[in-house]
Amino acid sequence: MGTATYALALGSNRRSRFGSPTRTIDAALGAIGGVRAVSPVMRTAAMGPSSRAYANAVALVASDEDPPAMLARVKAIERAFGRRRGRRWGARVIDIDLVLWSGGAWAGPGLTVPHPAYRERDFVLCPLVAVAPGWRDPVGGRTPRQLLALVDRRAGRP
Ligand code: PH2
Ligand code: MG
Ligand code: MG
Repeated sequence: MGTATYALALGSNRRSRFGSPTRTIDAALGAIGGVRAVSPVMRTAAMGPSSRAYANAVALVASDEDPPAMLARVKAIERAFGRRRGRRWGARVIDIDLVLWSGGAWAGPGLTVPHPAYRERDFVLCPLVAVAPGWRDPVGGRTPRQLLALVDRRAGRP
């Protein structure tokens, strides 16, 4: 299949043995490897039941793995960093999501790429615009910049 590029979204709102959420994201990127670009780490208000703010970032990562292999590896990294299954959307030391893949769309058991919710999430779209403003969604054809403008408009932000 050759080398592909993934846009991975990282989020943390709990300290890990690596330190603060920001340090935890940096350490996770080191563990993933193949990092070609990283957005600034952004502080974002929690969406959902957890009350603690998040650190969020998006990285572009080069990999020879297909999406299921990539997902298995990031899940293993989440576990190694101390992520525990718990309440849905509870506080977590690290969450690593496959947002976009240069191969296009993928749908399989337990995995859909593009990530089914990224188009509505400003905490993914803001950092995604910083690293891949022109990456066209393989399903809807919109760029991160366009998607963020739609989210902002719907939320009544200028
Ligand atoms: N992730 C969630 C739920 N809510 N809120 C913010 N701000 N950032 C996240 O990464 C996030 C969230 C589930 O993955
Ligand atoms: Mg996840
Ligand atoms: Mg997530």
